[in-house]
Amino acid sequence: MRDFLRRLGIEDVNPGATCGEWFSSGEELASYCPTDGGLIAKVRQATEEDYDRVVAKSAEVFKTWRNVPAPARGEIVRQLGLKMRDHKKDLGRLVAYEMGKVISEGEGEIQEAIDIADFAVGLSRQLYGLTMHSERPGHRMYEQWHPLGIIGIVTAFNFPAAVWAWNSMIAAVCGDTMIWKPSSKVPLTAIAMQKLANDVFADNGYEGVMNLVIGRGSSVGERMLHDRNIPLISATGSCRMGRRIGEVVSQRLGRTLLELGGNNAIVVAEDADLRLALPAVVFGAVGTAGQRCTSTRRLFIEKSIFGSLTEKLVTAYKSIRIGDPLEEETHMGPLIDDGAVQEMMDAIEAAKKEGGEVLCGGGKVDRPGSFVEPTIIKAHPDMKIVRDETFAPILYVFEVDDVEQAIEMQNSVDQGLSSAIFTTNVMSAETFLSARGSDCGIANVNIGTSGAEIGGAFGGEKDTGGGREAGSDSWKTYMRRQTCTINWSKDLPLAQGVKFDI
Ligand code: UN1
Repeated sequence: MRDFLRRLGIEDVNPGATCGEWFSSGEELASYCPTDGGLIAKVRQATEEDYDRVVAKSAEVFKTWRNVPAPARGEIVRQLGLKMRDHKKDLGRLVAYEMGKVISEGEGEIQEAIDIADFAVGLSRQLYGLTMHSERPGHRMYEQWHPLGIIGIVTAFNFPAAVWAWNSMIAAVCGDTMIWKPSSKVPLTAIAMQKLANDVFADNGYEGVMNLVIGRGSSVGERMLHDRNIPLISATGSCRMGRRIGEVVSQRLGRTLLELGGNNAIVVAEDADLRLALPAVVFGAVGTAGQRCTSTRRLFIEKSIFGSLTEKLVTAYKSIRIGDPLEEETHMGPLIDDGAVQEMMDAIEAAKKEGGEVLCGGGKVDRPGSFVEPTIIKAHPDMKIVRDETFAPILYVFEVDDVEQAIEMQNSVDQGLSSAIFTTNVMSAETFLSARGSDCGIANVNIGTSGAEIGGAFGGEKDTGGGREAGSDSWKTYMRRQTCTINWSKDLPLAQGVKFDI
């Protein structure tokens, strides 16, 4: 048994639901390690009745929590940030063990959770509304932000801790309670994070603010989507999943915050500093084994440097150390499971059929676990497969005439999450960032597509769903806005000059 599992208290069969106390009465769910296929531990899933119990408690706690001053709510989030700092190493290992990303990225993910906790603490003394001038004499007009209610948080396997933290830390300072439904592929990381939250909230006398339900999408997931007690569903996952969520939640006129698929591209101009571009492309495409929403999937290279850059990339790919993500020197761990391996192999086959040329990689790695070779495919714009997000380390490279053409090709897909250009030419950089430039939610210059900081709003356009999480003013989605007009005069003038004398 790995020590960190024992220290985190999750080595047995764990209940999958909590609203302060832990319980669950559904079927068992096993969590397997993608590195060797071995069983890590088991979770007893929540049933729909268990879900209802969590909702009832969340609704009750909301009545108290919404009245707690925001800075006092922030103080509790501050304590949770400290708790995550104390356990950063163990949590980082758990993420690496259960999800398969390398240890440095596992720890980075916990750091991202800590960062957003800190951000939320500062925010708890802000949550600003505007004041505006009334057209009527003796009137004051302003807007204020109130807690929204119970937030449903749906997260994917690839960021099993940080994306929950983006939502939960912000929602908590906003005065909401919440129910987290994590991916069934990474239940133990969810339980470990939730345990820390439970301890901190119990110590402060507010059990039931942050809650967890691990269960099937087809039962508790669907119940949550249809549940009118949940005014906001914030979800990260595939475009297909997002469409289902959008359809159900908008039917009941609920709010959604969707962060869905990406098909992120890097443009490398002929004047780029390749000492920056090369490692950025490799990290973007190979990091997390290509399983980030922000992973680099397409590369547009200006023709004068196409040959030399692809050659350098192939050489760099050959030096990638594939192996146990818990070992410090590993660059790339396994994919999440064998299903993901099959999807990657299918995509490579489809690319070959469409005339794609495999420049390196292309196969599975012959060892236990879900390991694959990072793959580069020389592609052309007519290929259909390059329009899909395959959650795997496949990089499609394209030769382009100029930056304008690269931007056009970059924008020609359905997804719109992250994008980047490498250039030393200010005109190319500004074109990329202009209104006729990248159409994505994230646009970087001389930085890769992945690894965004929490301070900015995170999300994308088009089929990526349009939602924004984490920093900037994303908090507004987790609150309801109220416009207030106060008449402190002795008259009752009507707006727009309307007369109604009685
Ligand atoms: C995701 O893959 O859903 O920008 C989140 C990044 C990370 C978050 C990715 N900070 O790559």
